[in-house]
Amino acid sequence: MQLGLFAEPDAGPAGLRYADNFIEAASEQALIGRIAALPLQRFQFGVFEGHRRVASFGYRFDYALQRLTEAEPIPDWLLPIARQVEHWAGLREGSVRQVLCTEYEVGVGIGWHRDKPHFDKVLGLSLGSPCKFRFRRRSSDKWQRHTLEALPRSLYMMDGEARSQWEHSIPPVEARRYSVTFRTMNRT
Ligand SMILES: O=C(O)CCC(=O)C(=O)O
Repeated sequence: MQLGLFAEPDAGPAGLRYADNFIEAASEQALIGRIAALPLQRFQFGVFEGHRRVASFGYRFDYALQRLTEAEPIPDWLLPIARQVEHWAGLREGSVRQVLCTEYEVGVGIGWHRDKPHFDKVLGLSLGSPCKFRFRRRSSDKWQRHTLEALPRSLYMMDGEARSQWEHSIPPVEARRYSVTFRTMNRT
């Protein structure tokens, strides 16, 4: 095929970056052990409760108060990986100020959403099992769609249009999945 004549068939949202094998299998197992040992709580949004279980560090978004509140500091065992994520993304050390650990049991996913505007860049490490990380954006009367197959030990970053214009969701997972989401702040 002659390069340059045709647009990529499905290049995906601008601002989406992805890397396979961001961490080694031994680190993945160690992280899963740490996350599974956390006092994970069902995700709370106002009066509703999600099926995924989470622990927030640095900040958490309080849906009842509709604002960010302070959470436990990012624990020492997460700091090396946060630094590795910042380095990969070309971010200044310490830019990651919020970390969310999530457990998805079999059959649990996450609905369509964009992350809160309080956060800027969003990076996610997948652990334990693959998922279909879906994107959609309204384009006149149709949805533009893209699916990223996020493998265990991979990292994605949502920046630019992927972050501000596209929504994302994960359909119910087929095997238990964990993720660690790293977020920088829009306003300090
Ligand atoms: O589990 C993931 O990788 C995505 C999590 C997510 O979209 C969120 O917590 O807002």
